[in-house]
This record gives sequence, structure tokens and C-alpha cells, in this order.
Amino acid sequence: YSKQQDETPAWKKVNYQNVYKDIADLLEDENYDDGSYGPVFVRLAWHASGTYDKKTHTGGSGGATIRHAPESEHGANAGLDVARRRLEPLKQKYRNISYGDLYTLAGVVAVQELGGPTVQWRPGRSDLQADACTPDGRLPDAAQGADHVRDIFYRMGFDDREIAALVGAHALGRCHTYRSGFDGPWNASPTAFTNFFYTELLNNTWVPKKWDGPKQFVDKQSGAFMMLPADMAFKTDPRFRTYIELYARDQDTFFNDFSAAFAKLLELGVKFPEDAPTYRFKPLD
Ligand code: CCH
Repeated sequence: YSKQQDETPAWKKVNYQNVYKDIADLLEDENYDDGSYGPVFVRLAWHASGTYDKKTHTGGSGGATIRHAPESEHGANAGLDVARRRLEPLKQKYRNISYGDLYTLAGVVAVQELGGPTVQWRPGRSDLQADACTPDGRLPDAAQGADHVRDIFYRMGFDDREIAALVGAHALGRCHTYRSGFDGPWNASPTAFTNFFYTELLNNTWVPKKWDGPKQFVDKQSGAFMMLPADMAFKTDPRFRTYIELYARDQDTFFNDFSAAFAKLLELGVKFPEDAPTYRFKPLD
């Protein structure tokens, strides 16, 4: 007898709307952090993608090399094993999804379900092995300033406006001393996607935190919220500051710009199949 060969590529066998729903179901957990895995999913999607180098066309989310050592062990990726473990049951359930598609889609679901803009997304990444891991040092160092931030993001192919929009994701989540060494949330609602990164940055007086840890800033009034040295650079650098002021007064423009820049980030360096459709998922009710 002749064995029928199934030639449908794996990525076509996945119902991504169902994956979206299943990721959304994994967000909430009252025992984790501020009650949501959303922020750490966004950080996973970003670190999986932000290794891209436009000159050598290496890195990016395409191969999902962030799951392999040594990349998984890079200092910047500390704590992201938590997000990968949370998503692993979905890789088992949807065997045909690639890790690259799963991690990036998790970032999209988190942004949308935490109240952010819709973000276009395409499937079709195919996973690579550990030999494709990127070298350490491709992600930004929070202890540094505007020049460093520009070096890192220009290497990926972003301009100042896109960089200023992307860092608005620091409305979400918090820093953990046992991951990065830094400590605390950026604002009072770390599980809501807002333009608060910009409003807090501009409207507060930020003073150095008095502690033994790495240099960071706290708001003078309550001491409850934080900024990284790299965050402060967006306030002091005049070209970045123009966009910080824009996004602080105009949440719609922030949402539009963030959506476009985040979609671009998740696709850096990826060679999509020609017939991969673009999705814009509806947020769930
Ligand atoms: Fe970030 N980020 N990020 N970040 N980040 C951290 C946490 C989050 C920098 C440093 C840090 C982006 C850009 C930058 C998120 C999304 C984005 C932490 C704390 C550091 C340090 C990690 C910890 O301790 O858990 C620096 C430096 C830059 C740029 O210069 C961009 C771009 C994005 C997404 C678009 C999110 C979300 C978090 C919170 C994670 C959590 O677990 O709550």
C-alpha cells in the first residue's frame, strides 16, 4: 500500500484563535506577583525578539533560541524561565505550534488582555537549536543611559520614536531583586496596560533610592514606585523627551505607535512562509 504523505506544514495545523484563548486563561493567578503573568509574558516576547542584529541578520524570535542555554542563562533573561514554564502545557497541547510563535503570541495576548492596543501577529516561525543562540549583551543594560539604549535599538532597526513607544511597556509589571537586582513596580496598576510610564516619569520627582542595591530611582512622594537609570534617560534626553511628552498627553497616539513597534519587534529577522496570514485578534470579553 502507499503511505499518504501529509505535506501540510506544521504551522498551518494550529488554530491560533484557540491558542489565544488558552494563553489568556493562563494570565491570572492571584498567587503570582501582582496577580498576572501578563507582564512577564510581554518581557519574554520582547527578550525573545530583541536579540536581532540587522547587520548580520541573526537573532530575533524566529528560532526561539531564548529557551536554550546559554541564551536562557544570560543575565538579562533571569526569571523568564517562569514564563516559559507557564506556557509549556500549551506547547504540549498544540504540538504543531513553534516556540517562537507561542512566545510572541503570548506577548500579544498579554498586551491586549491587560487593556492595551490590538497588535497584528503572524505565525510561521520555525524553532532552531542551541547553536543558533545569540551572544550575551544584545539586550539593553538598565544601568546605562540614552547612548547605550540607542545603540541597542538602532542595531535592531528602530528609531527614537519607536524606542520611546516600546519602553512604555514599563507601565506593566515590576522589577525583582532576585531577577535583575532592581526592585519595585513603575506605578500603582502594574497589571493594566496604560500610558502611566510616561505620566509617572514626567509628573514625579525621582530621587536615588537609598539602599545597598544597584542604582535606581524612587518617586520622592511615596517611595513606592521606581525608575531604572535607563528609564530616566528618556526624561533627560531631549529627543526622547519629545515623545515622552507626546505619549503622556495622548494615550491614543501611544497605543497606535506601541502596537506598530511591538508588532515590528516580534517579526524582526523572521522569514515567514509566503502564505502566512496576518491576524488581529479580538480581545476577549
Ligand atoms: Fe523592560 N525591564 N527594559 N522592557 N520590561 C524589566 C522588566 C520589564 C529594560 C530593563 C528591564 C523594554 C525595555 C527595557 C518589560 C518590557 C519591556 C526589568 C526588571 C528590567 C531591568 C526585570 C525583573 O527584575 O523582573 C531596559 C533597560 C529596557 C530598554 O532600555 C521593552 C522594549 C519592553 C517591551 C516592549 C516588562 C513588561 C517588564 C516587567 C516584567 C515583570 O516580570 O513584571
